[in-house]
Amino acid sequence: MTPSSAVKAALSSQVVETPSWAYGNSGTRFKVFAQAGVPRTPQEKLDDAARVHHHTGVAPTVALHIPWDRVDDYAALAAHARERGLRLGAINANVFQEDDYKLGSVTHPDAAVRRKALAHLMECVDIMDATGSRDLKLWFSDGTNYPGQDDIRARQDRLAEALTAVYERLGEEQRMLLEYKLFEPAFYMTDVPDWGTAYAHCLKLGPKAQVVVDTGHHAPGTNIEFIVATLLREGRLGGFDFNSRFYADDDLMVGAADPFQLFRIMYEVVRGGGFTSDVAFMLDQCHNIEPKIPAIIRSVMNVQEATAKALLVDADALAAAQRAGDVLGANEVLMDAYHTDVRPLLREWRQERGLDPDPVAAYRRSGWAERIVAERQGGQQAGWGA
Ligand code: LRH
Ligand code: MN
Ligand code: MN
Repeated sequence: MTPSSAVKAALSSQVVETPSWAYGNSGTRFKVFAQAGVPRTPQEKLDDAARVHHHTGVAPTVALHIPWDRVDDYAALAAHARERGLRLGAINANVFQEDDYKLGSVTHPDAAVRRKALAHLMECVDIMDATGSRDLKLWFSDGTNYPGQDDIRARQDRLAEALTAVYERLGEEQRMLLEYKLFEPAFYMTDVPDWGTAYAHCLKLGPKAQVVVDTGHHAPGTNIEFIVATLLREGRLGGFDFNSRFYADDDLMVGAADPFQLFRIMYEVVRGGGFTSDVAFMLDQCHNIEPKIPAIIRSVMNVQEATAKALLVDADALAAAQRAGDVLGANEVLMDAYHTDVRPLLREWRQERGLDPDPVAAYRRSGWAERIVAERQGGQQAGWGA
């Protein structure tokens, strides 16, 4: 098995990005359950994110969602982050919450609505310029509910037109990450439903266009690690929106529903060299019924545990078994790593970096939860729900 010193060294290079919206109140379309002490402003979301980074040591970046995190001065928001040891991460565009977008945004049949959506995407790149963010994350709710409602091919043309305009606006160091989702809110046909569609658009656009894999956006039983392996082979895996699902886009804590799947995904990331490249490890979750900050800390730790296990896989032994056609032996090498209890190794890794070995317990002792309940009244909703 890979020596633990090598695993620890690799873990030190990992960054897990937390989403601003995970800190705010959220719920389902049935009910938003407000929690005491949640942030009232984007700045307060960053204050909470700083606690997550303080206890885990691997979460120094925070994704924003525009307009949920709209402020007058984005450079000042970036400074607020910097003062807390953070950086602003991906800018998530939002062209799905206005009446104008009922029939779509960039694929809408009306050119005026398409222009409005494109203007928002361009504004998001302006924001990236101000915050120093590298990635623009694009998810389109666009699609149709009924066969014949709109022309599938024309909608692809409109999508390509908008993506091209955004691509041309990107700076040298900036990227666009195109996110796909099987269905919802459109139920008959979604304009970017799968990795193949996203990949086809990215391929035409150029290397700064990359696919993002949200682990909750697939049909049940989909082999997500195959998609990861394929996109990495093609140099088009821009990153992840990590979360867990049981049924659809559940947005539960990553590694909670299926830690084995997360391990398999992280193994393909390690195998494909993605761990050392520009693959962004982002969370995209909502904590509707559990306390948010400890849940985010736990999620970051779940990613780290799966990563540690993936790094432990004995690559030489696995390759030898595969070459020999040793089906059971090869499987055993992989399962050996998966069954390893990496918690002692991670506790050591934290202690070596001056962190508490138990981040959740350290957070609970810190008094932050009591402080925000006392100080913050009328917390901000994450951006959707009731
Ligand atoms: C869409 C999605 C996308 C959005 C986020 C809030 O379901 O995964 O990434 O930006 O949720
Ligand atoms: Mn997502
Ligand atoms: Mn989603």
